Amino acid sequence: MNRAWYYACGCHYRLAEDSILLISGQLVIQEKIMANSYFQLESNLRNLKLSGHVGFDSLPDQLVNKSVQNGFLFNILCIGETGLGKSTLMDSLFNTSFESTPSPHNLPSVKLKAHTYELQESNVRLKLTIVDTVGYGDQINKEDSFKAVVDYIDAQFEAYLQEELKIKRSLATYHDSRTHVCLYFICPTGHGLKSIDLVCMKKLDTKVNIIPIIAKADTISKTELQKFKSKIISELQNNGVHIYQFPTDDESVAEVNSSMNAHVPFAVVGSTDFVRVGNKMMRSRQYPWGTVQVENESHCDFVKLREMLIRTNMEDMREKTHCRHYELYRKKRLEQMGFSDVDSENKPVSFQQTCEAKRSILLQELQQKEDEMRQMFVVRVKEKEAQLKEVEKELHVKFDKLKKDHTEEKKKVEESRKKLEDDILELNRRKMQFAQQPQHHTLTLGKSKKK
Ligand SMILES: Nc1nc2c(ncn2[C@@H]2O[C@H](COP(=O)(O)OP(=O)(O)OP(=O)(O)O)[C@@H](O)[C@H]2O)c(=O)[nH]1
Ligand SMILES: [Mg+2]
Repeated sequence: MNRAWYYACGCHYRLAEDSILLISGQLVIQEKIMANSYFQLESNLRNLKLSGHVGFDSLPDQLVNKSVQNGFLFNILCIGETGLGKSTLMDSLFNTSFESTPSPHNLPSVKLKAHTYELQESNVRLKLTIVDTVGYGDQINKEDSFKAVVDYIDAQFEAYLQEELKIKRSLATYHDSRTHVCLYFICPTGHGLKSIDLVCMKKLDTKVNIIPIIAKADTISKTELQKFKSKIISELQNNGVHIYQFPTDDESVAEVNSSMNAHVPFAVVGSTDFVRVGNKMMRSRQYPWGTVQVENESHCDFVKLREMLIRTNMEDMREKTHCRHYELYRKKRLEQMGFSDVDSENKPVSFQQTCEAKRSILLQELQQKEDEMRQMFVVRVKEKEAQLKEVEKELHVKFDKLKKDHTEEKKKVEESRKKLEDDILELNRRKMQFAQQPQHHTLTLGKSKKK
């Protein structure tokens, strides 16, 4: 039974978990023996022959039926400069029209836009999400162009992790938005990769399956194309960028996949127009000098890309996303949260032990923080008290001074009052004296003045 078959079932089928192993067509039953009070498993594999038909040979059909019932899910991220033909290629790949609108060229930063579609082929339903990098490469400073993409991919991983960590999980109905493949559109310059391409792919190669493709390959000549492809591959290798390799460990697809690995980066052409060739309408691009047929393998690698992306390796990409890229993210995040499989002495620790250890560390930290805060509070209170005392002292001094000034002022006022009273007495005395003097003296003075 090959792995592609399991993939076709759309399940992460864990053979070991079921304790039933199919090894080279032989049935092996793994016996589980519980030792002492531990759940320790001791393996004792024995080959047994069945005396008649039991029925578990229908397991593959059960899986296929279940998967078809549930439907499939695939998420594609298209990274490429504005107008490189991303939307046209998506329309061509899925032979439909996603009715996307052209992006503006003047955005201050890169934005990621996701659109989800329900597609159906025969009785197989596919929930397809296409994520577009709007404004990628349009900014003068392209240094941070990759950041929005990295953040988007991480955000999808984080959302899945949070769902997984919930007590009541709904993973069966959860819309898994983790990116399964990144189609990186390379500008058909013929001169190799731009630095933005290398930096972005390097940042993403541990997070997502990258398939680099040469966009608008009809604008580049046949001989130039081969040189361009070799240049791109050597630049990727020299910069340690790991692109997605079509798997060769499954014998049913090993040959085709290894030959296709040699064709990467695929040089693709997309079109929304159809031209009649013989009695068939073919997706093509018409030029004054001839017609480029999108699905003609001697014109471009479109068919190779479609075969590899959709028909042969879609499930492998989903599996690698879950088992490699998400696993890496999850491991990093859980370590950040303080979880580990081994303790400081490299001895295995259970989740519960880690939780308890973490809890006691947190309690200790809390206690320490509380003590520190208490001490700080006492110090602050003492400081405040000292400050208040100082202020009180100053106020006392001020009060004494004011009191002294007031007494002096009062004394002065008293003296002035007394002096005033004396003056009034003196005035009254003089007034009386004046009134007792004879009146003519005044008249005489008046007459003499007239003279
Ligand atoms: N020569 C050539 N032109 C193409 C190809 N694919 C698309 N185009 C043309 O390029 C233009 C932009 O195509 P789109 O598919 O809108 O490009 P895009 O990358 O989605 O653009 P934005 O979403 O605006 O960033 C259109 O005029 C297409 O007809 C191709 O393979 N070769
Ligand atoms: Mg577009």
